[in-house]
Amino acid sequence: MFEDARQFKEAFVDKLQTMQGVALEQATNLDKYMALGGVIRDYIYKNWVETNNHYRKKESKQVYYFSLEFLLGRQLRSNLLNANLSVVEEALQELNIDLSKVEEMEPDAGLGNGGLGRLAACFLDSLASLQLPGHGCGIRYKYGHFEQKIVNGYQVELPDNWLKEGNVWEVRRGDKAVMVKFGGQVRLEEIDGKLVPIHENYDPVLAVPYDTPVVGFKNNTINTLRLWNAESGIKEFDFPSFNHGDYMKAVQYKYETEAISQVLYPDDSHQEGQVLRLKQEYFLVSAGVQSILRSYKKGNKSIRELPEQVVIHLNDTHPVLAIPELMRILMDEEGFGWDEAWEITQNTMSYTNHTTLAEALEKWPVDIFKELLPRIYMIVEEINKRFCRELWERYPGQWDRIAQMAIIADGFVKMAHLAIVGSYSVNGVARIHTEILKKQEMKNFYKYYPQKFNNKTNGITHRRWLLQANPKLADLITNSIGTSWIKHPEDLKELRFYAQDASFKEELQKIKRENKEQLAQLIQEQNQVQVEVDSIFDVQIKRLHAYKRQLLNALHILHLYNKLREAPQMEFVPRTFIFGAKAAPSYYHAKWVIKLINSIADKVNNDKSIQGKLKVVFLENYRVSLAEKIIPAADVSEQISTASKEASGTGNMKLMMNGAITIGTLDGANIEILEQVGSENIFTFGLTEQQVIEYYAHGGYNSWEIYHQDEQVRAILDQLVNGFLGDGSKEFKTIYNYLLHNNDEYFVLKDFASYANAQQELERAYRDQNRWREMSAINIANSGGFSSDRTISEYATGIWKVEPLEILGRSR
Ligand code: 26W
Repeated sequence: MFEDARQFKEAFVDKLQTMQGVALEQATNLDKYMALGGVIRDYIYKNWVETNNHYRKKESKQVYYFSLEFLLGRQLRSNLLNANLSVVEEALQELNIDLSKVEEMEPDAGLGNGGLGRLAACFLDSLASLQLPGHGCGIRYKYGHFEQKIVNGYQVELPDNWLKEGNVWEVRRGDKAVMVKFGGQVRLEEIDGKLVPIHENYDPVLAVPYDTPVVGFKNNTINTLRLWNAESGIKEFDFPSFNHGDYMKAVQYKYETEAISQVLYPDDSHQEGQVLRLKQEYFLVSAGVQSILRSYKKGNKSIRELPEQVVIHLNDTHPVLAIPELMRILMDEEGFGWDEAWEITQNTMSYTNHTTLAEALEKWPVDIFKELLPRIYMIVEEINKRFCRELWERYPGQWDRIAQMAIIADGFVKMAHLAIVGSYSVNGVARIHTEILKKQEMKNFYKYYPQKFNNKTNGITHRRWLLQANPKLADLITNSIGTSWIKHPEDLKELRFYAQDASFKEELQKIKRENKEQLAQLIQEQNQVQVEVDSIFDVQIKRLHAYKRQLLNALHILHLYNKLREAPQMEFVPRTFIFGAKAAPSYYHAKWVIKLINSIADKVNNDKSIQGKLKVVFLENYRVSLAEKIIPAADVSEQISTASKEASGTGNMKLMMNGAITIGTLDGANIEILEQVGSENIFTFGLTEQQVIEYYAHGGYNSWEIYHQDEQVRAILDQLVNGFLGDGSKEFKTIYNYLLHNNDEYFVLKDFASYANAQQELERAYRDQNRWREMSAINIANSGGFSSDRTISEYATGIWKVEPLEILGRSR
């Protein structure tokens, strides 16, 4: 198939007709996108069949990555790249079709909030690219993460109807649907001397899988992402029988059932306690576990061997009900006794923690839980009872400790405790994060189960984030050190010799400039702001959250602006500050920070007196496809969270890999970046994790003191409330109060001076362009270790115990 461009052109023109019903001459970009997707899909599907057959035949151990979020972004370009279809670009050129325009027709699959969801997507890419049998299991939300508009500086949310034109990559598997039960009552009946739970009057929900192929990089492996859709299963002819023809009730039932997979919760790091969310969580795991067991039972292995054949990985606590769900199936449907079922379950589940923020730790009120999931609750209660008994034996009389560790306590089910108790592995996502888990948040559990705890520092797929997003840089790298880095990203190390090579650095600079030109054009189109291509492109892109401290960045911009206004002729390297961030719709503080950034942008961008030396740009609707355009153009990467708060961060890795220099706190993976590049090639500042924890524990910080002592800080804060920034004064007053009257929970003012210093140092370094390019090259050279290929290899050998399996392709 597709030996050459001609063959591909034929297939493409044919697809335009059979799928879209148009001739090439009449085809719109959307038609072209659909047909191109269709041709590529057909091509990929062949190896998909092959891969699945092979997995079945070999009975190899399979990993299932359970996640409420998969933030895939667009798939056309990465499928083209991974499926090795380079003839396509050539063929499209011959047809006079601009691939970049066609590509813009694809909506981002935005089925995730941020870091956790994007990590899941990078992991799928690495699993397939390393030929590991690993699949995703999630929800097919009809509406993904909301679309953000900025209106008068404020965030406005619109629904993201990403499926409206259909989805070329997926296939519905109606025959593989399973039933999930909610509500009702459970009674125990004695049958043959055994107590058997009978679940009655429940509401059945039909879970229908939609499968998407996950293409490995040039290796024939095609894994599966299975996303579940909630349906009522009521057929049109069921309506009359619905309780004496209660038509309205039947319609309502259909509506309520479908609501389960209607929308992604747009909150990261804050759990809301809504029943619908709990329904989503159980819906996913029940459907997922049932379908795994169903296909497992078609093979020859006994269920006792499940842990040798299957791993279910829990992406944070959101899918943690997989633990009691597997227990339920093993006991109620497969006839196992408790002890054996528990051993199988514990040895099948592994769990990753992604945050230590208290407000993000999931806990569900017992009464809601019990009513929605009566059988699952009984099982969780029993797990808790047995666990507490075990604790009692180990720590006799230590009531406090046992109460702290219990799974059910104070009227809540604590999901993290269930996760730790019910799985064989617990990992953090960067070294410092794992250490904090061990010595703080999960201290008691670490003492009890030291062998379960381990670290797996996050990573990103260098295929999407370098090869695909920054093709010019990728070419330069290949021209310098050869192609081995593409399969073995640690080989990027070879580039360190080029950090001294004048012509390499010149090329590097040229490429960065071209990427900046492209971004400048996008900024012009989207924001009508003209930015100086030769200014420093200083980028902060991530969810808007107080702990990530976009506010620190914004206040510092105001500070620079004040200095420039005072002395417009001072020595100053022009700077463009670029932001992208969505705030959770009910997170007011975060929304006011967006307004603040936009107000500062208005003021600064329109002040002629500073001669365009400072520009501020807030790009709306930050998402994967926008990140792919911003990151290759960044000079500076802002990673300025309050130390101890950012579990890892992954944007930091993407920016580094594209040659941006980090300015950051000693938090999350920044610390490991620092170790890789050396302190001369990164700018660090601010309180350390120990200092922050010390302040939280013993007090000693008063933000007013800084206000009174630091004239510059005082000037900025006063500008928030004296009308300097135009409208928005109510919102800015709230920010002012948050910093001063609420004592600045995340130490923005405390770290301000140190941040401003680091920024000055950074500016000084940038003035020496030769040195800057060297730093940039050193960052790229040391980024290979942050490829998710490294992370996934560590999961594979350290946690999952799975091995690569070669697939011999059918398509060539
Ligand atoms: C229940 C509400 C909720 C939703 C999402 C609570 C918590 C979350 C996530 C755990 C938040 C998240 O995305 N965490 C991020 O995970 C990334 C991948 O490991 C890390 O790089 C980020 O530092 C971490 O904030």
